[in-house]
Amino acid sequence: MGSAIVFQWLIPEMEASVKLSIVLSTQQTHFQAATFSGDLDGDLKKISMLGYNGVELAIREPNLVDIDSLDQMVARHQLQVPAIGTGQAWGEEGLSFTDPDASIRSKAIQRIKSHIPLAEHFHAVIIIGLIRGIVKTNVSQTQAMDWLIEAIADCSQAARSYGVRLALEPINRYETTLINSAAQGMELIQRVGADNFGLLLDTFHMNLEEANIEESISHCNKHVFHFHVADSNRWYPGAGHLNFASMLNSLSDSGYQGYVSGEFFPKPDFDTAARENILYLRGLDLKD
Ligand code: LER
Ligand code: MN
Repeated sequence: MGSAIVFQWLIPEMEASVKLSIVLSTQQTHFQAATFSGDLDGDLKKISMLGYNGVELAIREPNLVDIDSLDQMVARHQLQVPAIGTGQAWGEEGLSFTDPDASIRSKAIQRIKSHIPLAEHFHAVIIIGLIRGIVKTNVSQTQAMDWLIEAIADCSQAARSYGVRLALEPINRYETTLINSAAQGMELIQRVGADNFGLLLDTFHMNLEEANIEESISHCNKHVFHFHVADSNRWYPGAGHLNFASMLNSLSDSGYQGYVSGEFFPKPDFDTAARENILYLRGLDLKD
């Protein structure tokens, strides 16, 4: 309580042009960089008091979410919901766009489509993370890419009339064998050819895959629909060796006006990580 009062007083003094959010899960999850404490309302209150503008919600099954209650909860804490994470459908249920079993691919597509009402309501981007899957045994890379493109084109078309955008996240090679780099993401965008389909860039993955992070951000330019921050060790920014001022300046040079969303380990604990992230990012010398 004491620390929340101190930070409410400190943070308005700092640079506040970049909109900041942080990832919270609406249910228990194996994914360690999305916090679920069992007290969503309490966590929303905390991040709002720290000065965050939004919350990115990781939701496994949108049909279990009561949109009105969620809306009231985030509105009570004056937060926006810039993006919805969907990776738990892969992590907890094994759904993927590239599974050799057609019924699993179809369930994955239906699951992403079922996020559209929630995304429309909150003007949130739907994240295509690990639900894209991996190239499974006895499946060629070409076949997996064809399934991936088909699924994304289908979901993008369904989302388009609701004004909803989808963002695929290039994810490092240790987590998936499909779309690791920004360049591969850009190639996928060309092949899908839907204007409501773009990329989510994540500094943790970029540090592992990109030769030059700033150049890759510039290359993706207006196709960046959402942005995740974590330091090199996946702790909060400032706890590792990445240059956030330089990366965020490249992002704003590209005309990005979306959220910078913290997706990092809740270490040493969630409250400390959430506080250190916003203090560090708000203290950076960024271009306007
Ligand atoms: C999700 O945003 C992410 O970055 C992945 O590492 C999930 O495993
Ligand atoms: Mn991420």
